[in-house]
Amino acid sequence: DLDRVWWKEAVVYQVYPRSFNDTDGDGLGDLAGVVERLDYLDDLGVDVVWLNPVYESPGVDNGYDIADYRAINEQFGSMADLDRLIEGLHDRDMKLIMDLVVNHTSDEHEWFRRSRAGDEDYRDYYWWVESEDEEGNPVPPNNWESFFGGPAWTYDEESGEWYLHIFDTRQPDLNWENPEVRREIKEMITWWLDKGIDGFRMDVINLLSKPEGLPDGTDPEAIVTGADQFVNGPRIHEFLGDVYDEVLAGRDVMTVGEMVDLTVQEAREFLYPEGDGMSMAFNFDHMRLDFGPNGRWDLDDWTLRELKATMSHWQYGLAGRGWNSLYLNNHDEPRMVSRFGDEAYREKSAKLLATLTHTMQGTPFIYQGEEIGMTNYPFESLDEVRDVDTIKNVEVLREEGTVTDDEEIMRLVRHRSRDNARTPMQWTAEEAHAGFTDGEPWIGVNPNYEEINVADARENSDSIWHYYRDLIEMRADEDVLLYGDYDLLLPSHEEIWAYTRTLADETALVVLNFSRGTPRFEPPEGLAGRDAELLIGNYAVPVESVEAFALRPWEARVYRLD
Ligand code: TEU
Repeated sequence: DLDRVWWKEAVVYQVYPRSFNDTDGDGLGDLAGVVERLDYLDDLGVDVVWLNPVYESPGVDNGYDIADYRAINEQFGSMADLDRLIEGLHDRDMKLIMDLVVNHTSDEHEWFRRSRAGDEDYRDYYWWVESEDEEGNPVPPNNWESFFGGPAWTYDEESGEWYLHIFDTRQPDLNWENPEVRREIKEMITWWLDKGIDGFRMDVINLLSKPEGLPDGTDPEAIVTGADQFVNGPRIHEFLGDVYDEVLAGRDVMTVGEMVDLTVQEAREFLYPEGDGMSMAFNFDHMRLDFGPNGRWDLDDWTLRELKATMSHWQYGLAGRGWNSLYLNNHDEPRMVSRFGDEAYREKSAKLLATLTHTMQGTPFIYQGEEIGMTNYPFESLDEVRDVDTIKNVEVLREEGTVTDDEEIMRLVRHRSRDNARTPMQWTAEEAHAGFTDGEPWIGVNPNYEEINVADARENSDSIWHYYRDLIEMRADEDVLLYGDYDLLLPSHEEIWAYTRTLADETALVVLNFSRGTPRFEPPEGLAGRDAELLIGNYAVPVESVEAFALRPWEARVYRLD
């Protein structure tokens, strides 16, 4: 009695449209460019496309600053192009999920323009607070900080009040306490679902509810000051529960909530089947393992023991009580092969990481370019950086005197900047700009495109690209890999990550060597000696049974046991 659901069996491919494929030569990717590559995605075998924001927007945060929820940004094309995309996907039995960004809007949204101008009907759509010190000078209402650095409040001269923005000053936070805001958002969600999309990726969805009185943050360990107040605020489940009951219930949609600072226990309260109804969540626990004591802009080494413990904790914690999303990178994070793999063993380690995300329990998310092993960008100067988050945070590091050395700053950027993931998709070595555009790309193409590109990867049957295709096919065929229980083996081994998946009398065994060394795998009792066949691996190897063996550098093997 498996609880079979399509989104549990699906593989999702994330398209960052700005950097995917440009058809009109303006240097920015567009919707027609995604449509042009639908057969490419179909050939790879993915089931769902998650499209990053394409809505009307001034583009301060690459579309996460929405000026009109129901219009398409001209730079990406038109609503007719989006309709073609939906149709093209559905014709190929694929689905589309889009970003739902409702914690904040752009300051150019009609609601904010009116709110700022003092229109009574709209003033309370956002958070406006009057606040001054004893001398009557304006001071921020509390100590909350923006994720992009600096205070989460901006003073508006005109009205003499401050407005809240947990992200950029041009991304004012919506006031979910206001029932009109909730009504507008629910109508908008319905409008999109009626259009035929298949679900949403919900941006920073656990930040919607702010506590009464907007108290100061008190947790010095918080990801940003104030997060202990506005993460999972008091009415969050009421707000989301209402969206599910009134709008999403009865519709066969997939939702994935991006949630900052989420624990497994909290996740269950959001997720199907016990919580509000969300299909799955993106948590950040494994994205923090290489943060130093001073947070994200402080580099530290991650260890395999911690990575195993962290991801295994989610596997055990959601077993039967939720569903995991599986990702190692996206448009906000560095490239996974540069961060968790080894560029010196790029192909082997990219395949190993993919083996992991496709054989744990959960829905794998592939970020564009991952399937050819794209790497971080060799940034040499801040002029090459476009990302507001990187630029602002670097400013703060300099102002506060935390990091002032230019070389050190560039080292941070090369490891942390979101732009590492946002450089153009590398289609071919044969054309300028890797075939991404005929114009000037909005951000530099990684010079390694001559070696790392789709055309060559498809040509070579031993490539990362073909390995992804095999993994996707394998996962779809094996119930044990889809629904089997996860059990970690050798938890304290420093180089090997091994686990089993078990479903009734079926067992799969996964063995991954996260190192350049050749550690020996000793199968535990109960597995040793059992007949086995190799389902997939990144080295050629004959297998007949589960025996001890020395792994090769970055070797990955998946066995099915008889
Ligand atoms: O990201 C929210 C988020 O918390 C981070 O991943 C963020 O990019 C990082 O901490 C930088 O401070 C989401 C979107 O994915 C991101 O692209 C947007 O910039 C952000 O929300 C605001 O909408």
